[in-house]
Amino acid sequence: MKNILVIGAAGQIGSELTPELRKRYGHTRVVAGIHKTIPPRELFESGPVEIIDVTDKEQLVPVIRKYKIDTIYNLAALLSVVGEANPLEAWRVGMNGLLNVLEVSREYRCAVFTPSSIGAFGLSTPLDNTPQDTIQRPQTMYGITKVAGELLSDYYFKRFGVDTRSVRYPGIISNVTPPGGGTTDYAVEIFYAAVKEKRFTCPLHPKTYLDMMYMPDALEAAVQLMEVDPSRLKHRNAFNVTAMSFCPEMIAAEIRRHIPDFEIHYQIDPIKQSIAESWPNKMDDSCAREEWDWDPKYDLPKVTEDMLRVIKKKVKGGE
Ligand code: AKB
Repeated sequence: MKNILVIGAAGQIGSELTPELRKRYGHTRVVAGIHKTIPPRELFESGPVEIIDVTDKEQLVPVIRKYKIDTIYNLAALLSVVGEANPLEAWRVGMNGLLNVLEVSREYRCAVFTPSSIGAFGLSTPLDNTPQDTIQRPQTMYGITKVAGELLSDYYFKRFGVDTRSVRYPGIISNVTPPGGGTTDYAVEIFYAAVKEKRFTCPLHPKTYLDMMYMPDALEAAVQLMEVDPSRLKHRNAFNVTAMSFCPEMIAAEIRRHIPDFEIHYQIDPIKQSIAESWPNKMDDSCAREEWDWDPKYDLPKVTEDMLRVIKKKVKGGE
């Protein structure tokens, strides 16, 4: 039986991954590691919670010992746009944090999942059907930490036998906790704006394609990869995974099928636009499909239907 620590449990992914892991592995066996962000109340009510600053190794060790942790989901990171506003902090949290997690995992024999991102690619990468193994020269500090994190995680596996595994997440669309400061956030914000105001001002060009994924598929990817028989894995850090690729005018057209008078306007944010243009339009995720049966369930029409349904309910309920 696994004993799991989720670091960054109050963030966009953590606030949904933690309850999912508790459902699968038992509520008392999954510790929510939180830092500055206040988590949803359910996280406190459904299992153990510990305050952990991942950049301080001394805060990690007692938690690992107390709960006999054997698996860590390390989600602490600054996303691409906030990372550009504060590159040193992005490095400190992304790299010092990861090094601490890998070091304690070496000592206490923990398996480690640390998400990478489409941000690990750059303009010199082939941006259509981006291969699993290709050029990785990102232009953001976020991307630099992700590439370095992939290499460091592979190093700890090969050198010390730490069971490290990871995926390169695309933009994650979700409706529990908002993403904090990424380039792909528009694909979440557009749904809230559509329901509340029937109009959205988009920071990206109408034809900027990016890979995306709905949260249920993102959770499945993490758990499925951590569960797979390691003898099947030719790669580890990190697998390309995608569920759909679209541009702002496509998502707007899909929303209009449900809200016919929805309007989209464009006010391009030069920082977000230049980051988005350096990321893949569409990744090739065939290695994930072959090595651990990756098979996402949600495409753009399904995500749109579900997001609008959930957000309408939230707005009606006064959230
Ligand atoms: C971001 O936009 O920074 C993130 C990501 C794709 O890693 N959502």
